[in-house]
This record gives sequence, C-alpha cells and structure tokens, in this order.
Amino acid sequence: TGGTVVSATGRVAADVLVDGETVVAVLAPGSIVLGHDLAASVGTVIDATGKYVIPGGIDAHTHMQLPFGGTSASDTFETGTRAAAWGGTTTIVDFAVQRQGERVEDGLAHWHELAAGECAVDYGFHQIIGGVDEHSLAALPTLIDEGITSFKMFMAYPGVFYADDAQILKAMQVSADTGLLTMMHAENGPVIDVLAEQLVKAGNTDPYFHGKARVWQAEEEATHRAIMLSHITGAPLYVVHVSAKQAVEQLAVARDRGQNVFGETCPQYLYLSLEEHLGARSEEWGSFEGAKYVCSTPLRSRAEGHQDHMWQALRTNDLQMVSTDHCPFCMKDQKELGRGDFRAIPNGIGSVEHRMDLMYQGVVTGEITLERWVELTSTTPARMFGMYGKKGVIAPGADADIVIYDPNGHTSIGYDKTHHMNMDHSAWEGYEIDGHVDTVISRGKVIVDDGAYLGRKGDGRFVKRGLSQYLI
Ligand code: DUC
Ligand code: ZN
Ligand code: ZN
Repeated sequence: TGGTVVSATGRVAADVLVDGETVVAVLAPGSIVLGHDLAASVGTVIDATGKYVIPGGIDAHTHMQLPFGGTSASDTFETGTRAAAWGGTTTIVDFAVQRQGERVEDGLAHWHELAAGECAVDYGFHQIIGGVDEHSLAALPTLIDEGITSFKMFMAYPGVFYADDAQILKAMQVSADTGLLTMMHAENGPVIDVLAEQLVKAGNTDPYFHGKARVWQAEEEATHRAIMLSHITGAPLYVVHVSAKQAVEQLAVARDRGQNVFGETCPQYLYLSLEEHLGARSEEWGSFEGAKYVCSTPLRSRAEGHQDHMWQALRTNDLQMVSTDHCPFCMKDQKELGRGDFRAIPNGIGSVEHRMDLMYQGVVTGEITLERWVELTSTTPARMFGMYGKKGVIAPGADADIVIYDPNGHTSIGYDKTHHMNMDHSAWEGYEIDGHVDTVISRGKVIVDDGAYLGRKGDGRFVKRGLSQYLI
C-alpha cells in the first residue's frame, strides 16, 4: 500500500493486491487501508509509502557453476540465486551447456539436475550449443516444448564452444523456421587468439592485455557477420554482452533495416573500463589486480567513449536490455590460474546481486528514466524471452514478483558490506547507490525484508518460457 507502482510505460500511485502467488488487482490508493483490522480479509499489509513498487528484476544472462578454463564459476544455483534475491532480482535465465559430441538432451538434463531444488528465485534456461552438428540441429526444435526458446552460439573461443560461419548459418535456419531466438557471443575468436598469443610471446602477460587482445574491431566484425547471417536466414538474433560502440552501430543499422536484431549490455560495460580496472594495480595483487575484471567481451577504453555510448544506446533503444553475464570466479585458485598468462584467467565478473542497484544509479544520475530502468531490467527481458504477462509487469494475473525500492535509502556496495555472492572479492567495491532494495516478493512470498533473507532453498521454480514476444 501507499507506494508508486512503476512500469515500463509510467508510474502511478496505487495499492497492489496479491492472492497467493498472483497479483489480482492494482487499486486506487487507499483501497487497502492501513490500520484497519484487515487480517481476516487481506492478511499481510506491507507499507510502501514513499517507495517504488516495481516488477521483480529479471537477469536473463547468468552462468551459475559454468565450467570454464579448468575451473567452474564459483556461485552455485543456491548461492547465486540467493544473492540475486537480495539484489531485487526474482528471475534468472541461466545457460544449460551442450558440449561438442554431447546430446543436447543430456546437457540440458544435467543443468536441470544442478538447479532443481536449489534456487531461491525462479529460473529458466537458454541452451548453449557448443557443437553444431546434425544431431544438435535436429534437437533444437524439441527445446521449445521444454520451455527453452533461445539458444546461444559462440564466434569466440575456438576449440571450446566455437561455431564457424557454416555451422551458424545452419543453426540460424532452424531458428528462422521455429522462432527459437538465436543468441550470439559476437567476437572473432580466431583473430583474438592470434593477437593474444603474440602479446604473451612478447612478454605482455598481465590482465590488462586481455583487453588489448580482444580489440573492438573483433567485436564489430563478428556482430556484423552475425547480423548478415541473420539477414540471409531470417533468424531473430540477440547479441549478448555488447561493449563496443561500433558493435552498437551495426545493430542500429540492422534494426533500421527492419531486422529482428537485438542487443544487451551489462553493468560492467557501463561503469568499468580498460584503463581503470583491467589496468588496475593493488598492494595485494600488484598488476594482477586487473584479473578481477577479466571478462569477455572485455572492458573497453573510456578514452574511446564506449561507456557513454552504451548509456546512450540504452536511452535510444539501440540496446534493449541489461543483463549481468554473472560468471564469478575467486581470485584465489581461480583467477590466479592466469598469473603469467592472461589467457588462462577464467573469464567473468560477479554482478547478479548488484544489477538493479547499479542501474538505478543511472536513474539518479539522469542517464535513464525511472520507467526505462524497469523496462531494461524486467519488462523487456520478460518480453524478449517469452515470459511477459507472468513476469516483467505488475498486473492482474502476473506472478507476484515484486520489489519495493526505496529511493531515499542508500546502498554501499563492497565485499565487507552488501555481498552475498560466493566470491572472495567484489568487482564493485566502493560503489555507492542512492537507493535501496527494501522488500523482495517472489510469487507472493516475502523472501527479503530489509536485508534479511526469509526465503528457502527450493523456493525458485523452473520457468517454461514461450517464444519471444519482442519480435517485429
Ligand atoms: N564471457 C565471460 O566473461 N564469461 C563467461 C563466458 C563469456 O563469454
Ligand atoms: Zn559470452
Ligand atoms: Zn555469458
């Protein structure tokens, strides 16, 4: 009661009535009157006076427990989804992995085993196709009945997940035929690998050179190529973790041509940079400090203006949403594998807990509007990945996934402050947010209340997604 309900399209003073797991009404203010004896008719009343009432965050790009570079992402489905809950995210879409030679069904079954009964919030899967061949191509359409309506390929990482143009073309033909959304890690991996090898041979082994090897041209080129393959086939295309302004330009051109081409960026590409972070030094880690920020695509040069351009693209809808690519690794025993050779640093940053806050700070600084914040972090993710109606909106019939956000609160991010991800450091140390996640409701159950976790492992259920609701 008493709050301001914010959607992608506007804000309104309203009370929200929830019955069980579902929103049943959005009512004129005062319809639910505080102080009356409502226990019999209404049950619990939560006072949201002076606060924003928003649909729970949807992080459509996470990697709990992802095997990478001889180790695995340090958050389990249990720890990672709990951290998500603390940060106001009530749904994640993670990636089931199919490796080369493995059956898609087996890869998917394994990921269901990892997540089932473990999650604090609802979760869905995209399917990574690590080996495009006649078997995996034949399996793709069967994913739709499983509630998995998007699959990802990699133009990077030769020898691991890599797909070449012929493979991508064939998979995109299936995507066009079925409506499955093609997701793409768009970086030219073979080119990057040569540049990286040459840097290491010349003695340039620090984390900083991860960013120097993964040049923006490799992102622009791969993004363009993916767009052209999508144009040939008619496949809808979603480019993950866009960080180069030149890649955004490619997306914008394709969208102006009327193509179903979309892109996400991540908080790290809005806030962090090659110079300040990949190039950082600390007393504890020396120049290896930058390993905390090794992710792909890499942090880009602020001097080149990529970060400002990402914010702009979020305003103009050249980029449609913000996910985290949450893929945490500890420094000790994990990132450390790449001391002396940046190529062996496992790629990834942990952010699932902080996305809602970091993006809200963009509202405070005037980069985006309050409504756009909701759209980028919840409503568009729901529509893009076929969950809208149940998720991404506060309206009758929707799951009661609701966050009460206090614009007068404050959040200090840091390892010894707000930190619940299973890591030994925070990539977001020292970030101050002029806002606070007060209450998090997942399908009608209060799971976080003023910093206290009230949920239980297994509260989160698998979300069977429909086809994308965002296509033109
Ligand atoms: N990029 C990352 O930073 N981590 C996991 C995989 C990826 O593409
Ligand atoms: Zn990727
Ligand atoms: Zn990823």
